Amino acid sequence: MNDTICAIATAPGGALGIIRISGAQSLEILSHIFSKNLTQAKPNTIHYGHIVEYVERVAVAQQQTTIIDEALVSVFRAPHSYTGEDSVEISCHGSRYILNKVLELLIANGCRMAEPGEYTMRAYLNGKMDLSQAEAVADLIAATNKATHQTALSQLRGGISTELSRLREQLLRLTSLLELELDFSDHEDLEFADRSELIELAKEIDIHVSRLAKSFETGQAIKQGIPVAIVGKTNVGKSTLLNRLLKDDRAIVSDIHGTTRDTIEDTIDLQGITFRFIATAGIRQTSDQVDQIGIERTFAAIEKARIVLWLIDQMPTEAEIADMAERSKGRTLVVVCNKSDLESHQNLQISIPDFQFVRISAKTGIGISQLEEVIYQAADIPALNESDTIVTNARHYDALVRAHESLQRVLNGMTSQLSGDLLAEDLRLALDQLAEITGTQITPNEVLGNIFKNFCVGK
Ligand SMILES: Nc1nc2c(ncn2[C@@H]2O[C@H](COP(=O)(O)OP(=O)(O)OP(=O)(O)O)[C@@H](O)[C@H]2O)c(=O)[nH]1
Ligand SMILES: [Mg+2]
Repeated sequence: MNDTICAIATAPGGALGIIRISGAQSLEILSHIFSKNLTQAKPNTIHYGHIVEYVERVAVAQQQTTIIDEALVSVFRAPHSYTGEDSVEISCHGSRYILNKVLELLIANGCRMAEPGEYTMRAYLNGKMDLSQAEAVADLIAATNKATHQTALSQLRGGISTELSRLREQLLRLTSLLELELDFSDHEDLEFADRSELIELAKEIDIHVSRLAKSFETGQAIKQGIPVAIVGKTNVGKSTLLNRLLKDDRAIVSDIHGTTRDTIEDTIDLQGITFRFIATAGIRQTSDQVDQIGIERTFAAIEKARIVLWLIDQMPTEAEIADMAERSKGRTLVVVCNKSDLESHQNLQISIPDFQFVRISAKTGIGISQLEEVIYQAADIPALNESDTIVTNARHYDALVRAHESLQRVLNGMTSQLSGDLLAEDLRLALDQLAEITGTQITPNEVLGNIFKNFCVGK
């Protein structure tokens, strides 16, 4: 923590590159390699100058300087910086040679290379942000679409932290009410909060904790793409539809039944949300072993999907409808009638009342934008409602699940009239488990190391 650290903060290959320095010696070390002395520089100022290397020429007893690059240097003073320490950002040209040379000079003058995530870890340790916010920084950098960007940003701004501190307050109130009951239980004339009221309070907290834990499923979907399975009989046009949605010639299309034998998947963004489309092997009766494995994979894809597109090109039988309805239980099933460009298919009577229905032609593109809209609606992502907190982090999810279990034990204990001191332990556990998420409780170094090691160097 006392070292002054440095790292390249930008990706290689750009026109400009930024090197970050943080720690008490930042300005002193910088001044050794800069054409101006900035040890007394004011906070939040930018300075133009040259990065220079001083070479001692013993023979002529003079110092010679080599200019490495022109640079702009931004100065931040503790505690008003990202890390909370004195910090410097050097903007110079993005060449690998220059950037490495600057790093080399900084290290020669007393800096140490930063570990992955060390800037953010320092920000956390210096109280600039809590742990869940620090983790959101990594998510923000990794965000690939509007939804992941939005959830990361909301977490960075303290979305989950605010919600958790409210829950912790309620839990503390519950604990103190129970303790009150305990301390004065000899005084028969004193009235305590009704147990049923306490149970209500505990239930309310637990519902909230469970809702947060549950949002993880959505959080995962947002991060990894919402899985959409494209299923149906052979030759109905599943591969053609996949290619159409991806706007890419991804899967082989042919009029031979059973062309696709394995699952093929790829992602696209629709209105800022990533969807993962999985085209599957056609469902048919077959004695071919490989085909059978393919069809088993189709059923597995349905199980993992959130949305199932059932592609048909003729009216399915009652038995087929019942079978597909059963297999896709718990998912949104959309019946998609393909090949509507063909005259013979235009007047095809299809009526499957229980499910959404879209008529398309994967070949010509008819109805595709309507299908995309149906898919987007079916995803039903509450994250786009800004006020909702979505848990996207597995560590948070794990802590929430454990807090929920502790609260369940508290609730069970309350209903079976367990005394306050026996409930207190599980209450304390729940409090600690929630505190783990924001790191308000002392977090062991090992856990911290695990969190920050996944960051990039320079953040
Ligand atoms: N006219 C017309 N033909 C289509 C349409 N969609 C697909 N086809 C044709 O139907 C045949 C089968 O298409 P595929 O996309 O390979 O069908 P599939 O469902 O992936 O078939 P399997 O992989 O064998 O299960 C090909 O000859 C496609 O050109 C469409 O919208 N209209
Ligand atoms: Mg296919």
